[in-house]
Amino acid sequence: MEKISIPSELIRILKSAKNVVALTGAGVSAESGIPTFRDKDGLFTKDNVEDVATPEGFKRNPKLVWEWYSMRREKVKQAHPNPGHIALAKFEEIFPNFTLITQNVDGLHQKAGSRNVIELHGNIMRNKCFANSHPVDVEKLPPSSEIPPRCPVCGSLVRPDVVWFGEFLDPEILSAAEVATRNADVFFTIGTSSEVYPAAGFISLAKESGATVIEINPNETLKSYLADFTFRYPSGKVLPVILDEFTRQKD
Ligand code: BV8
Repeated sequence: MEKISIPSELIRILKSAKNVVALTGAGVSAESGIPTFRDKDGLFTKDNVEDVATPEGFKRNPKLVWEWYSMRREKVKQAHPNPGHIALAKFEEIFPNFTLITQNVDGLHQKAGSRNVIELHGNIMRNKCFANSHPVDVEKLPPSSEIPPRCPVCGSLVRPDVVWFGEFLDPEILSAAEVATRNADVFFTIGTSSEVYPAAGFISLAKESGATVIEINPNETLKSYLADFTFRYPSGKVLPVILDEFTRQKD
């Protein structure tokens, strides 16, 4: 891989930044062996979104959806944070105020040590019931051959605690992400195709709010035109270099 150089102008901007925000997507976990959704061998190229990531799909075939998420959970359990996750966890130490907004449901940012994480789309390791969103710890359920299992409180089917298409995001989570984005001096958008809303809208909001926008993605995205700095490399390669350059250069 060619040597990645960080413009000194970007380091200067980062040195004077107070509020830094990073929005991440599936690409940041690709180097941990977790498939993305829309890349050539992505999850949505094999299964239709409507069938596996909507409430209608779950109602039509709950077993299919439960098993699709079980397959993904297995990959998450075997995955480890990569150097990109680890660098982002260190961003919390080098910037006065750092907020990580993730579309990912794999929990790898937290595993890498990030504490201030806003999970826009929920978390694949958590479950709840379909009818009343009662939290359900499936490990504690009595053995049952029924797939998916049923809620011990109300008897409705258990589903992953993630936000599906057509479902509203938690309003408090949404507003926390919006406030952080409006206040950002610097906004990183990392490993996302910028296709899904409201997440992709934060990139435009950051720009409108006067932030310096940095895109880290080997490919162009729908929001690349907003970027002030662009790194067409894997995030696991770029983020450690940015961290090293930042800490190497004296204030
Ligand atoms: C909602 C479930 C109100 C969890 C997911 C406005 C305009 C248009 C449409 C809408 C809109 N507002 C709402 C909508 C509808 C819809 C939407 O956005 N549709 C799009 C697709 C057109 N949004 C919703 O329904 C949202 N709800 O707004 O409620 C409402 C209700 C009804 C009607 C209207 C409004 C809910 C959105 C959440 C959906 N749930 N997943 C799960 O199972 O994971 S979203 C799904 O896509 C994933 O969660 C994922 O997080 C998300 C985004 O995908 P990416 O992370 O970007 O991944 P992708 O594969 O696309 O791209 C990977 C990128 O990584 C690529 O660019 C690649 O180049 C790059 N990459 C690869 N390797 C690397 C890398 N980058 C760096 N390093 C590498 N090594």
